[in-house]
Amino acid sequence: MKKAVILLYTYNEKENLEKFVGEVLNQEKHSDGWNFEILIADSSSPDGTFEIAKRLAKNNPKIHAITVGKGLGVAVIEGHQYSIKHLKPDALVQLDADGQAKADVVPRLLKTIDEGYNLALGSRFVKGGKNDLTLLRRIFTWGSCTFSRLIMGPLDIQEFTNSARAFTPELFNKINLKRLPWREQSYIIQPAFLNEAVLAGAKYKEVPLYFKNREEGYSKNKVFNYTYDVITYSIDARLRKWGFNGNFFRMSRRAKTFIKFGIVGVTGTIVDFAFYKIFINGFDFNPATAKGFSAEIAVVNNFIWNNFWTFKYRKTKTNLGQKFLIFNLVSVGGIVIGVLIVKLLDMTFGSGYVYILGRHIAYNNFYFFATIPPVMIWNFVANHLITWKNKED
Ligand SMILES: Nc1nc2c(ncn2[C@@H]2O[C@H](COP(=O)(O)OP(=O)(O)OP(=O)(O)O)[C@@H](O)[C@H]2O)c(=O)[nH]1
Ligand SMILES: [Mg+2]
Repeated sequence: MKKAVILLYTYNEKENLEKFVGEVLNQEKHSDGWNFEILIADSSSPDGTFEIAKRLAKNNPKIHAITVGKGLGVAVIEGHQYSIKHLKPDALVQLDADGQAKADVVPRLLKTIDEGYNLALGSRFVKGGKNDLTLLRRIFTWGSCTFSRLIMGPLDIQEFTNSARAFTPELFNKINLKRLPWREQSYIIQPAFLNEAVLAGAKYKEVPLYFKNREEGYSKNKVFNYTYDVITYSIDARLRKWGFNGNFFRMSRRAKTFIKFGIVGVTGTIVDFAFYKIFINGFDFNPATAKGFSAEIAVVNNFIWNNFWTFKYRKTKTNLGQKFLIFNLVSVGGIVIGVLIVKLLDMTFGSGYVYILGRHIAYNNFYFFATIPPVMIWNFVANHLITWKNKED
C-alpha cells in the first residue's frame, strides 16, 4: 500500500473543515492501492479552526494537525515539508479546506501518479472539469489562467491557479525554494509553484476538477492584489526564461503601494476635471472658483481611496481627521510645486506652439504634464512618510 498525505491549509474555516475532511477520507475507497492521511496546516486562525483540527486529529490517527506561519505560501511549503519529514508519504496531495474543490478529484490525481506522472493538476478547463462560480469570478479565473499560460507558459497547461494537485516528494525536493516567492503574503504561490515544478522537470497531466462557490466562511483573496501578482509574476517568469534575472516580481511587490497611489492620482484627475466642467457649465461658476471646488473634491476622493485602499495596511498614530488635514497640507505643497514648475518653464520657454500631426499644440500643455511626475513623487513621498507613517517605524 502507498501512502498519500493530503494537505489542507486553513485560515478561518471552522464551518467547512470537519465536513470536508469527511468528504476527503470518503474518497479513500475509490483510490486503489492508496492509504490516506490528512495534514491540516492552520495559520493560527482566530475563529478556532485549530481547536477543531486538534479534536479531529485526537479522534482519528489518520488525521494530523499543525500550526504554521501566516500566509498561504508558508502554509503550503511548511505543510509539505512537515509531511515529508514526519509522515513519509509516497504522494503529496493538496486541497483548499473550504470544500470548493469536489473531493472526488483525489482518486483521479492519485491515479495519474500511478500512471508515472510526478505532477497531477486538478483542472477546471479540461473535458469533465467545471468552474461553477459566478460569471464575474469565472471571467477572473479564465483571465488569470490565460494570462499565465500565454506569458509564463507552458502552453499545454490550462489550469494555473487552482490548488488541487498531487506530486511526488522527489519533485517537491527538486523545487527551487529560494526562487519561489512562498513567503510573500499572496495567493501567487499556486501558479508560482507550478512554474517552478515545471522548471524542476515535472512530468505533468491535468485531470478534471469540479469547482464550486464556497458555502461557508469568506474569501481571503483580494481581486486587485491577485491580478497584480499574476501579471507581474508571469512577466517575471517570462523574463527569466529569456535570461533576465532582474527579480521583477519582488520589485513589483515593493512598488505596489506606489502604483496604487498612481491609480488613485489618475482617478483624482478625472474627478477634478469632471467637477471643474460641471461647476462651469451647470452652475455658472467662474473657472478659478470652479477649480477651487473641484480640486478639493479631488483631494477628498484621493484621500478616501488612499486611506481605505493604497495605505490600508498602515497602522498610524494619527486618527482619520488628522490624516485628512495632513493630506490637505501635502496636497497644497503639491499645488505650490506645480505652480512653480509651470512658472519656471513659462519663463524659460515662453508661450509658443509646436506642430504635431497637423495640429498646433501650445507649450502650456507640456508645462501642465511636466508637473505630474514631480508632484506625484512629492505627494507619494510626503504621504508615505508623514500622513500614513507606520506606528512602528
Ligand atoms: N494556513 C493558511 N491557509 C490559508 C491562508 N489564507 C488562505 N488559506 C486557505 O487557503 C484556501 C484558499 O483560500 P480561499 O479564501 O478559499 O481563496 P479562494 O478559493 O480564492 O476564494 P473563495 O472562492 O472565496 O473561497 C482556503 O482553504 C483557506 O482557508 C493562510 O494565510 N494560511
Ligand atoms: Mg476558496
